[in-house]
Amino acid sequence: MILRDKLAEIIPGLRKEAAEVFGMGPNEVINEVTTEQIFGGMRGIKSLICDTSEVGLDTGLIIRGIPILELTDKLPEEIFYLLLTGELPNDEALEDLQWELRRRGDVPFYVWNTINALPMETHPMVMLNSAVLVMENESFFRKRYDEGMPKDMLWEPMLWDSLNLIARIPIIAAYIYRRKFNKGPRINPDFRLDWAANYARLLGVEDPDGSFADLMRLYMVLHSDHEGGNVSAMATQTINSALSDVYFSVSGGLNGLAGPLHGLANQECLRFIIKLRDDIGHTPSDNEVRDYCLNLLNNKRVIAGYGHAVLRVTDPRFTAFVEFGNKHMDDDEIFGIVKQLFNIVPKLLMEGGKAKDPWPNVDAASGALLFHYGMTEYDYYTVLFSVSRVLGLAAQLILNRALNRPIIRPKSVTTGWLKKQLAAKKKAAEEKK
Ligand code: CMX
Repeated sequence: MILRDKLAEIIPGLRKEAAEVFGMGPNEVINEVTTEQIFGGMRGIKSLICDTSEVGLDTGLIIRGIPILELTDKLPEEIFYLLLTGELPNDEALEDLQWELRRRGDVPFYVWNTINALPMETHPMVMLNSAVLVMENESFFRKRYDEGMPKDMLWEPMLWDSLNLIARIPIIAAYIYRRKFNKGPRINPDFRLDWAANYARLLGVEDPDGSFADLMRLYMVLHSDHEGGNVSAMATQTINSALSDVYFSVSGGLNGLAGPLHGLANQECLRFIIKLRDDIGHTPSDNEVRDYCLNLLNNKRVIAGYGHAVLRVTDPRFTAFVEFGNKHMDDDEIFGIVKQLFNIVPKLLMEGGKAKDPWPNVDAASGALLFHYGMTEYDYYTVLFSVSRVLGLAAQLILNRALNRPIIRPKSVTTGWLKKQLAAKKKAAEEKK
């Protein structure tokens, strides 16, 4: 069933289920919040609902009940349908979604003007986020909201805005690559190709055997979603909860993705590997890699690509990228260093005893694969991540509107208030003794 109709069919059931779950215990305590969590970025507090995907600390990403490693042969369009509806599309639904994305791929002229007006030194993420934001002018959601569309129907213009954004973002992102890195004029889309293969074509990367297009499909699938509590997803949901449209929300969320502890880590990771190779001066031995990393840790530096705020195992997305690398570039020097680091860094981090997760995250491998295909401009890597993550962000937004989720408004407290609370608790405990 085509996406719009499928959503219209399942949304009443989702609303009923949400009301039933709420009714089962509106005042039940699900979580207690510790002082450590308040000081620690609200880490681990269960206070959001996100049904598109979940991230188990010992499983990694699971999309709608399916582990990500079982989805690596799917197209990103199929994943978008899955994120939204909980099912993979049949052939008719996939074709319809691809047709929707083709017919919506016309980028407004002022987007090109906006990008062209920015200085060449501008970071590609600023170019991308500016382009997303200026398209707000096109929002159906905002127009329908201003006209007074009832709240329970607003998911539909949210869907149309999302499809427009998903259709256009690879075309815009590819232009940013070509402009920023002097790759020549804009390439026209080939609408016979699937979404990710078209993106690969628009980037203009040499791809005689089609494996770069395969990498783009895989890349877009692996980065598409990572539940609701990470910086970009939560920022996007928070902005949208004020009924800001997709353009405002996604642009804001992607600004979070541009931070070095989140999406920008993939550029940092490759930069680190190249620097390691250059500092050592040749293809390094295992001992040289170990000494280099130890020296970084002793100087209180982080090893990019290792550790995670949630995961406590090797990120399965890293595993998927390594499998791709083994198949397509086993003798590549930089990919070889990725594998050396995997054999060495977790042990060092465990011995150091600080990092809660000593294992590689997705960023530890992705840059090396892009580098192999000549995409050496690592400033651009977070743009690729963003193009993919828009699938998950948009799916979360559409579902939030379908379920009429309220404005997000947690309570902050002052340090003085917290101090008083803790002192009172301490006194009460002492009096009890
Ligand atoms: N190298 C060295 N030290 C590390 C480390 C690493 N890769 N990962 C964590 N640590 C250290 C932390 O810096 C922290 O030290 P301090 O107590 O001195 O501040 C300590 O271990 C505890 O940190 P943690 O609780 O294990 O990790 P956080 O949840 O605070 O942070 C993350 C998680 C990802 C930011 C962190 O592991 C890190 O900086 N890794 C390197 C950057 C990176 O790869 N980021 C990609 C994240 C993936 C994504 O979100 O997209």
